[in-house]
Amino acid sequence: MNRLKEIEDEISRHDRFIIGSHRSPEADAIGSQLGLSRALRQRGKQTILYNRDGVPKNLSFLKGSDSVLKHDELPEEVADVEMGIVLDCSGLDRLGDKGKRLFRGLPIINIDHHKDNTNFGDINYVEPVAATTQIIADLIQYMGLKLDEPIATALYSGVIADTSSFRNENVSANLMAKAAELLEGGADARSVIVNLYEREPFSKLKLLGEVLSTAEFKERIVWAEITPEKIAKAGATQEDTEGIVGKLRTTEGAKVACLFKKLPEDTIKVSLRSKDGVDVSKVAAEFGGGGHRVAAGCMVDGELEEVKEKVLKEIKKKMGATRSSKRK
Ligand SMILES: [Mn+2]
Repeated sequence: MNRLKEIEDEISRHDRFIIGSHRSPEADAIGSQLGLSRALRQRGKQTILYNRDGVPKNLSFLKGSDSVLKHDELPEEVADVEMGIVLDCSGLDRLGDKGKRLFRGLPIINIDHHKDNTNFGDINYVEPVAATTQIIADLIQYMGLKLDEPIATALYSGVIADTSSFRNENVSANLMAKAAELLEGGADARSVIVNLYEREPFSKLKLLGEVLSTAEFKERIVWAEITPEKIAKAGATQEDTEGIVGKLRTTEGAKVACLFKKLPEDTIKVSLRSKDGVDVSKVAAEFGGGGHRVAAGCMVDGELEEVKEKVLKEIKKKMGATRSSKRK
């Protein structure tokens, strides 16, 4: 059976829904929640939005973002909820402990685009498209609901975030057509870009400067380190460390980018990014971490210099393996 129909049928049988997405949410998670919720309300459905960590500051411009509740903000009525809808979330665990308990007792519709989704729902719609909001846009259209400006902007945010503004491998003609529909629906494209990419605190820029000034680039690996001293010198916060490894990856000729962040108690957080075929999740796995082929990470105990040496050695080994497997 057409799965969109299956979802529509299930939705029409119920009135009260709780819609959740993964902890530490970004635009695809929050955009999916807000877009679907607002659309279902057109049908007179009641929706409660749940996210363990609430809405990050840069997404507070999305209309309805203040309706996303953390666990201790949930109202009494949550007991009357009939069905859970989980979005952009590869496993129930990613809702967070309390969220998992909250949803486990309910029939669940699971809508996601992560390849490793565990199909934990009673209905599972898992398609490896670029963004979950792309699937929500399809569903809204299928159900004959109206794409208004707030819905279109929320969904467009997910598309922009999960394609890095149409720069990733996941960009397709289909996606562009969907993005065009969202713009026709009134999505405020400029405000999405401003809020997602042009609201960096100045301290973040200063930290980026500190970190890049000591970056190194050898044998197609580019790496840098973040120490508490650099963070203090820039007047930066932990949040300001986001995105630096992505900047390293832009280096021409680099195959792997690696960022070493020194945490208290001699633990180093290692973030890895790749382009041109090296699977960095395999490097991370050697140290008990994980992730995707092009973005992965791990925590390694030890002194900074010693950890750097071990991880760089492993990267070189995996780069060598990629080369020889290509030769075959
Ligand atoms: Mn996503």
